[in-house]
Amino acid sequence: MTRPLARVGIPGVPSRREITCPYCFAPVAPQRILFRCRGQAGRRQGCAPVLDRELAEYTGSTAGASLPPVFAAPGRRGRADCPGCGLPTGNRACPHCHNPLPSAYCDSPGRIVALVGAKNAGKSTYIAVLLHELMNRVGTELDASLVACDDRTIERYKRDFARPLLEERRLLPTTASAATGPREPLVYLLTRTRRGRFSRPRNDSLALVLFDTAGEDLRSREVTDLHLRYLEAADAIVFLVDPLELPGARAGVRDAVPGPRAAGDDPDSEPLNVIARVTEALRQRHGTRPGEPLPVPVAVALTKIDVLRPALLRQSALHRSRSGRGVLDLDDRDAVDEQVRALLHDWQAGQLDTYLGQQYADHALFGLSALGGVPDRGRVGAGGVRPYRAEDPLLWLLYRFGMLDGVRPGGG
Ligand SMILES: Nc1nc2c(ncn2[C@@H]2O[C@H](COP(=O)(O)OP(=O)(O)OP(=O)(O)O)[C@@H](O)[C@H]2O)c(=O)[nH]1
Ligand SMILES: [Mg+2]
Ligand SMILES: [Zn+2]
Ligand SMILES: [Zn+2]
Repeated sequence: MTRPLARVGIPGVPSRREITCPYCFAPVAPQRILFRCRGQAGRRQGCAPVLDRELAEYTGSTAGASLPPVFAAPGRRGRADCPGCGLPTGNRACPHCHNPLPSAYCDSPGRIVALVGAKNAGKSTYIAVLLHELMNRVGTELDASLVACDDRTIERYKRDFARPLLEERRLLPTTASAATGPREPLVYLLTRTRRGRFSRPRNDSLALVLFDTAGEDLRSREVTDLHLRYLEAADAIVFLVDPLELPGARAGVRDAVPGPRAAGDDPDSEPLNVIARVTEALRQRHGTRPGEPLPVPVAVALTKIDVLRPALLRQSALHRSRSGRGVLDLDDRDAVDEQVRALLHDWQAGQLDTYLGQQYADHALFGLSALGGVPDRGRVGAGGVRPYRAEDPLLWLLYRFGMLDGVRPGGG
């Protein structure tokens, strides 16, 4: 997949950046983005809904695919008049899959954050909790809103993530392989208002595209087509690692915690092999030479750190809570990075850190717990879901994307 030529920049010619569709991950030139008629509502006499075949093909169902028609219009203005009814519309759609492209996304093409990890690493649980945190506590702290870009995202988040885990407190089932049915990403727009002391408030947007990959699908080299495009399109990676799968970590784990259940001795599911396959996909797109580090920032997070013995955490940076007030505390960031690096080396998983250092220009290490406690017989622990440092990787990425300031409270 080629990246926008416009990045090269021809003097005097306005740059036309291609955007990546957050649904089908195809590159789209701005002038090819379609418009969708706003249709009929109240006294508005727009076009009647018709079956949108492209959209139905994408979702794998005709339900919800009857919509007012799409049409092409010249130029890259944000609005166009519908040729059917003559009414103006600002609704835009991908020319390939016909999913909605929010205007804030077209104007400041979003960053696609890919979430990956081996089977049972904690990806689905993390998605459920991270989104909830962003919609509530962390969103308030950052002065940020998180808005779903389409109705299917709202529905699926409720049905597959929030309701079972957060309301009914049941653990989420293993994510089914994409081979068994169509899978769709959850697409959100995160918009942050920044108020400079001397400047007017400014909104920055980031498309958060979370694709709940089945760990099983990252096992083999035959990753599905959509997966591959997703990984290739990623502007940042969050890589989740279950400490219980690291051979040396057992000694640091509370006695009550059962042994690893998923990977066992399947080398394809080892964290290093999973990240290596993702790295291969990224190299395809960036066309980098083998020795050259990839520019995509990678956040590597140990999940489930609630399973570690309290003694291991007591003295540590991981144990402290983040002193967050809408900024990234860089001292804290360094301390956590150091600590997780030390843990990885203690646990004979130093290879992982070394590999990431060789392959990526920028990687950072995190430790988090989505649940905040060890689950029991298929259910969340007695205290409910109490996430711990779950937002850290995202805060770091926002910082890397220039959407969050970094501070050193200790000076320096
Ligand atoms: N102690 C603890 N266990 C967790 C936590 N998050 C997830 N788990 C456990 O890990 C299991 C797997 O979590 P999932 O989120 O389903 O993992 P996944 O990466 O989506 O797995 P696949 O869908 O199979 O790829 C859960 O059923 C829990 O038992 C956590 O924060 N703490
Ligand atoms: Mg899952
Ligand atoms: Zn598309
Ligand atoms: Zn119309």
